[in-house]
Amino acid sequence: SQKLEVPEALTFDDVLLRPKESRVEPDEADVSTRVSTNVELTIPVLSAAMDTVTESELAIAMAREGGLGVLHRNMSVEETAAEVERVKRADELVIRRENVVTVAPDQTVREADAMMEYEGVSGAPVVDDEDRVLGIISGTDIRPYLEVGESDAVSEAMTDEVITAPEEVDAREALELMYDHKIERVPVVDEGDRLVGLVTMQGVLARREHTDAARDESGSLLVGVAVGPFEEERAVAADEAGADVLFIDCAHAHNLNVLDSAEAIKSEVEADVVVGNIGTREAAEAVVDFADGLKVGIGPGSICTTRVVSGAGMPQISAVAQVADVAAREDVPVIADGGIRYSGDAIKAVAAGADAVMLGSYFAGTDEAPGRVITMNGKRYKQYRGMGSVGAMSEGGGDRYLKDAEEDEDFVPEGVEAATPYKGPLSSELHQLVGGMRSGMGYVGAETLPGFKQRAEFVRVSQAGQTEGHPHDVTITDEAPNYSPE
Ligand code: RVP
Repeated sequence: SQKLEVPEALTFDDVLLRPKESRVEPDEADVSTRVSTNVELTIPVLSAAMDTVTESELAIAMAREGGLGVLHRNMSVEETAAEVERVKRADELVIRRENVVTVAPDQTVREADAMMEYEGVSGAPVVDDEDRVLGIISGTDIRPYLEVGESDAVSEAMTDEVITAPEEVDAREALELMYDHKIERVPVVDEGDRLVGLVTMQGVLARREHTDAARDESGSLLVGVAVGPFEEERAVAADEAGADVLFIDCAHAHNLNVLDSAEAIKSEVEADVVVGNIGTREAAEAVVDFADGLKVGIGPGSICTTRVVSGAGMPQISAVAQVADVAAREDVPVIADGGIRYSGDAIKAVAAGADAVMLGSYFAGTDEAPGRVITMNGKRYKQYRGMGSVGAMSEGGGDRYLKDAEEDEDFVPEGVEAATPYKGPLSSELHQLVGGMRSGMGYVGAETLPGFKQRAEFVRVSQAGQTEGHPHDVTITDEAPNYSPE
């Protein structure tokens, strides 16, 4: 029967990169890339839009390392906007007036403390009705040394010799002011002494530390946001809050209703719009004309049961290669999403045609991911769950896989809830991941990612070859930072 003349599809373990002549030292390889038409990154890595992976904390850490965090959407539209703003604000040199928390001189110290705690700041300029800076109030830490009580007015508790900076201040001048006067924050004022912004020590130091950070033109960190295929409101709110890339977040974007809606969203926002997930040439054809990026992955995720539950899917190397063929024609970037366990998988995805990779399980165990560390049998873990799992869907993310279930039992989940080993800071995980990708570039002899895509060739690996590639016939005694047995 013709039904049985089926094409083969391959995934990570089916292939290896063919080693080639090279003069490329991995350290010198350039891993910068493009994730969407207008957005460039210094490392080709994105964190998954999942509620156990990417909120503003991880997104900030990702962007500081040069990658992109994609905020999940298991939250209200207002929270999405607030999360975007947290990332955009994180490394600003001059925090703009509308984002500066200020207090009035006649408020009580108690009110000021409550507000500063709520806003997560440890001090605030005190301004009058005309926005002129009268003083600075610092956090509760130094309060015991001043003889003021909680019900006193802010004007009693503030330092009124304020050091201010002019609007043209640069990082070095701000730092000098702060060192000279032993202060943590400098209000920036216009000629009429009115507050136009604030420079903080924390902000200046954060910027200095991260020279390869992924930033927009104004120097703010880049951030991505997942929006449901029919969530126009979230898309517009995220866009207005300053999101750089919107990700239409759908398990099967080759659904024509989804595509109609995605195209409508694209016409309404300034941000780039990446559409996914897809896994075939035909789906790529349907999306490539209007999307700023294509995201690939039907069922490869570590917590994903789509292929088992629905019987549908596409092994990831073939999926990426098919989509990339179409995308290359139109010069639209491709993101390989899901199934990446090792750095070798990540660079194989690039060889298949991806411009960047997205990972969930790899980052879920880091400090910056949401959730706390749990201990089981003496080992440390963090929670990691599919957005199509019962737990995630019953908390609101349900429409990715199935709409409107009334009761938990009514969900037909396509994901599981799990625990993943605790890993420490994101920066070390990224260092291993990108370091391994660089090694791959060295073996293939390519200095840049576009060059690597051209030059890389696969060999097909047998089951025996795959076994040979992992440590074998030994008992591992010490954990390597980039390898743990499956
Ligand atoms: P992984 O890195 O293998 O953990 O995969 C992460 C990806 O899995 C996500 O970016 C998303 O595309 C997909 N995902 C998320 N939830 C689910 C599910 O519940 N099936 N799948």
